[in-house]
Amino acid sequence: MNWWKEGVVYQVYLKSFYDLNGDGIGDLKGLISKLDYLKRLGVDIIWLNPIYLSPNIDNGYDIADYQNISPEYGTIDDFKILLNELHKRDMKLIMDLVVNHTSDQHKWFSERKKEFYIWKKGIEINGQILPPNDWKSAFGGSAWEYDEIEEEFYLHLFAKEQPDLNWENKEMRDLIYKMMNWWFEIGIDGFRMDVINQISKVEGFPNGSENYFNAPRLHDYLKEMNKKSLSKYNCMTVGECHKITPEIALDIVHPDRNELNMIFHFDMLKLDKGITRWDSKKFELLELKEIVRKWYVLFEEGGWNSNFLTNHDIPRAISRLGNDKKYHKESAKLLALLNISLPGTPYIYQGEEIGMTNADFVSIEEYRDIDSINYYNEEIKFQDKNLILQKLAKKSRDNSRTPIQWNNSLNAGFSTGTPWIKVNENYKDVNVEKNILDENSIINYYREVLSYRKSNKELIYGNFIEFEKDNPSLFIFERTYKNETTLILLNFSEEIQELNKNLDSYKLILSNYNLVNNRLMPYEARLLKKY
Ligand code: TEU
Ligand code: CA
Repeated sequence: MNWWKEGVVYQVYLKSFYDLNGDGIGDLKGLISKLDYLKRLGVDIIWLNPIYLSPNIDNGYDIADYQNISPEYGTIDDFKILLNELHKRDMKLIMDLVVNHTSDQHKWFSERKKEFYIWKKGIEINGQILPPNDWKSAFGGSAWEYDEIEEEFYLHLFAKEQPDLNWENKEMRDLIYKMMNWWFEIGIDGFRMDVINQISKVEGFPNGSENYFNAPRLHDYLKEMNKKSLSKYNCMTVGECHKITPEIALDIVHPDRNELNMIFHFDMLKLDKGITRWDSKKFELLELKEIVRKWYVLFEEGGWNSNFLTNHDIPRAISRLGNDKKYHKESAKLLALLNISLPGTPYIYQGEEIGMTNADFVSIEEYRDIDSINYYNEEIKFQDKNLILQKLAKKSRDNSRTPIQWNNSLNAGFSTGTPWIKVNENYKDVNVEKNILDENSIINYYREVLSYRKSNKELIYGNFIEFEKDNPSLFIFERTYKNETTLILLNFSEEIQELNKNLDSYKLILSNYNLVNNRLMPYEARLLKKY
């Protein structure tokens, strides 16, 4: 049995999860105190965003020491207690592996182990020194930073404080595998791998962003990593892959190739993306259905899907794809059923289980994310301030990073101190305690769907058959495995929709409405079992 196929992942952005010591920052002890809550929800695997020592330029994705826990989160002993407590509950833990880059505070960089990074001479034109090529940092500006002492540039595909590692260097690679094995020996169960399809760069560093995604040596590195580390453990791996192609994705996850178990593709970012990633467009269900179909068909050749609707980089799913006001409960439940019943392993992002919404920040001072702040500082030179703030309110990564709303007390019960980022003002309405007390709550719907998935294996191993493929409002599909069939009915529109399917041979298991007939109400989400 592959535990990572049957399990459901819950992503913990520790900084915003639960602050036990009152310094305003979520911590390991806080997480430990909430494990029974997570167990009761019905999730099996925790993915922890980076908790390593870090100057926090990019909230922990800039790692200064891979083998140390950041003091604001706790100690390595706290971490071992967390692991032990999880394993006692028959749960697993995967860590974030960030090895495309380190922090500039990492000793490899500060002690100038130049061969571990990517240093290049600039191009001299009329006495001016220009960067080696046109590559751009994901957070704005050139991906090259000039160093006065070295008289060279180093590459950083993210912030300038996040220099890219040189994967051509074998000594560096071996140290990474050794570090991974060190974590496995402590007892972790796997890794989510940050921007893993960017670790290889096209030889000669030619212009064009296509040259730092999916570059040729990626598969060599993953195979080597598998051989020297992953294959020695019963572990789970999922690689974060922006701009991935189906061919390369299949090569990464095909079981015969011994690379990774799963990838995250980001096709669903297109659903509400306008001209640039800061602009929006209306979400069309037909596009979502096409994406689901494409990846289902692809991985039938070998491989396994991963399903998620948001994460710490993406605004809240309900605010993007549902209606976080008029149909708050209904659309949160619909998205829950979608995410958990599609083929693949579901990933739930913290707070989704209570329908947490976008942050609704109104001033730049409320933002913490480097990507958002850089965008603001750059655009303010050309655009109207309110327009920029409107874009940030829809697209900023901070939308999904506000503290978990535990109850209706001060700071939503997240912290007795001052939270590092503002709590969403809707916490009196949207919080865990209220959800638990209300039988018809979003969290109870999650619990029911998750427990159904555990005991009805067709939701895990079943095929995927669609009905009314061209219907722009309804997503209807069946999953069958060993003569057991589950039918899913989802109305993505805000209008009542007629149902053309005869339901005589099905038994209703779960719905997000009380009245159930041959029409689907706005955002109605029904789960039925075939007799
Ligand atoms: O994200 C990779 C990435 O490309 C996105 O962050 C993207 O650039 C961003 O969402 C802008 O829209 C991973 C991590 O998930 C992210 O938190 C880190 O900032 C980034 O890598 C660098 O490590
Ligand atoms: Ca704390």
